[in-house]
Parts: sequence; structure tokens; C-alpha cells
Amino acid sequence: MPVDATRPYDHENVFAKILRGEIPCDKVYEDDHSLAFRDINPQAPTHILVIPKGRYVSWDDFSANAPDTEIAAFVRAVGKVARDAGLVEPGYRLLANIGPDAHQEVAHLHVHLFAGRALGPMLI
Ligand code: D5M
Repeated sequence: MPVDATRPYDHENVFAKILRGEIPCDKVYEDDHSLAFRDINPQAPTHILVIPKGRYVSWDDFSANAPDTEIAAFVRAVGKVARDAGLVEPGYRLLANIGPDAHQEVAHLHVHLFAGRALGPMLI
């Protein structure tokens, strides 16, 4: 069920539970502001989700309301995950679904990192 990204943060969303340690994840990276773990339903040989630890639903929420330190840390974390996974060559794709038209399913901001095969052109 896609989420309405304009709603207040839902503390019971699955990524909030992962951040609280209530459910496990296959962690690949963590720092003070960000967490990265493997997607439970991978769409590519490498499919990692990178999330800020702060309670943000959408990119517009995050970019408008997060402190610069959290934004910088998150951007750096995404890059570090890609580098550490050896994806700089031959490449990778980043994607963020925001709101119902994008079919965002989890109401905590996340960036998908896809890699490990030729991903083809973006269709939309
Ligand atoms: O995608 C949300 C993504 O979150 C989707 O690819 C499945 C993934 N997901 C859902 N639950 C889990 C757990 N528990 N671990 C890892 N990955 C998970 P969206 O962009 O919101 O459509």
C-alpha cells in the first residue's frame, strides 16, 4: 500500500523498527546518521537500501528540515556504500520513490542502490 509522504512520520514503519533493532536487517554500512542494508526483495544482484537515521518520510521533508550535517552524512554514506561494494565501475543506479505516484511503500526516506548487471535504460 503506497504511503502518503505528506503524512506525519509513522514510528511503526518497518525501517523505524529496523533502526530501533526490533527487527533484523542484513546491514552493509552504518554511521552516526545513516544505515545501509540489503533489500529483502532484491530486484538486482546488488540491491541495497540506504536510509538516514532521522525521521524523514520524503526527500522534500529531508532536504527542507534535516540539519546540513545529516544531509551531508547521508549523501556521503550513499557514495561510500557504492565505493565499498566495488560498484563505481561498471556502475550502479540510485532511485528514491516518494509518495503514492512513485509507489513508496515504506514511510521512511530510503534510496535504492541497484547494481550487478546491466540495468538498461530508465523507462520512466
Ligand atoms: O520500497 C521499499 C523497499 O523496502 C522494497 O524494495 C522492499 C524493502 N523492504 C521492506 N521491508 C524490508 C525489510 N524488513 N528489510 C529489507 N528491505 C525491506 P519503496 O521504495 O518504498 O517502494
